[in-house]
Amino acid sequence: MLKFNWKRLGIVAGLSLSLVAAGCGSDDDADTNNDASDNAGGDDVNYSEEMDYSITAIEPGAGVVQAAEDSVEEYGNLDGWDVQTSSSGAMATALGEAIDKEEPIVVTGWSPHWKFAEYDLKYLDDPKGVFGEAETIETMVREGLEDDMPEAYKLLDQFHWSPDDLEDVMLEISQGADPEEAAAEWVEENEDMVSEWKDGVDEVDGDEIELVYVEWDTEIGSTNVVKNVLEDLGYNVTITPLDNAVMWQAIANGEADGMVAAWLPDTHGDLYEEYKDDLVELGPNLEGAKIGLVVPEYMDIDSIEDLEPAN
Ligand code: PBE
Repeated sequence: MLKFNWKRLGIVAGLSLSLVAAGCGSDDDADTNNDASDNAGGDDVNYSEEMDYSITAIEPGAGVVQAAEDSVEEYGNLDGWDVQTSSSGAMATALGEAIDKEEPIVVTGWSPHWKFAEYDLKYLDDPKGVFGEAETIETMVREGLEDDMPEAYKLLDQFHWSPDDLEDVMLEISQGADPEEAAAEWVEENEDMVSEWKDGVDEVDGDEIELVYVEWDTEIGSTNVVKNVLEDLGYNVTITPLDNAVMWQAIANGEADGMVAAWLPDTHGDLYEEYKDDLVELGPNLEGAKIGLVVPEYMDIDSIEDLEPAN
């Protein structure tokens, strides 16, 4: 299904305007061009000052926010920086607005994520390794699920896909599709993979199951896809958005049945240590995830160490 994409239109329109300007040769004095890269090196205004020494973050409780706070502690050059929490949606909006104006911005980013398909972005190098290496996203269920709901257990155990698959679903949602519809469409278009997940899983008759997740773009996509497949098997599925720590707790104390949103080993490492003895691990559902500080490609810096202290 093709949804109209206002954001992309905005960028294309912005781009063609500047091409027109360049083509007319109206830009005689080279310096009227307010390209953010003019500020590289920080002679007059530096990026860091323009950004108000602020990292645009997401929900408090996200592992990537904690890692950003750790990076401020660990990198001397981030002295005096702020990690501004908000929501994943607000972060994406701020990123889009900065890119429209070609202004500098540093966000707490992660992959897979539609923003890499939508914009030219890069991770800043992290020589101190604060954001960890490649991660897996894992599936966790409550104790007893295998006995109570063997079919759902088996489906959740066999659920496995790639970053590209998840990014397809996320991109549709970011372009305005309803998450349930985007999930249904992906499931319809990927019958072969979905039938592997359902291999040997019998249908049920309206049994109730509850999955928990956090409203991060990745988890909205994956949780809706799993919901769709469970419904197709005859389950009555509730998906409940929670804060990160509460999501882990709900599985550990058996209030919810499962989640497909555990980022390991680092991003949710603390929560995993806290709850691992009280839940059942079904292993990775996706390999090749990553978190870090992300900036637009047009910014002329490559490393966290290129940012400048506030004081
Ligand atoms: N995220 C997306 C989460 C995990 C999934 C990277 C925003 C986090 O930082 O906890």
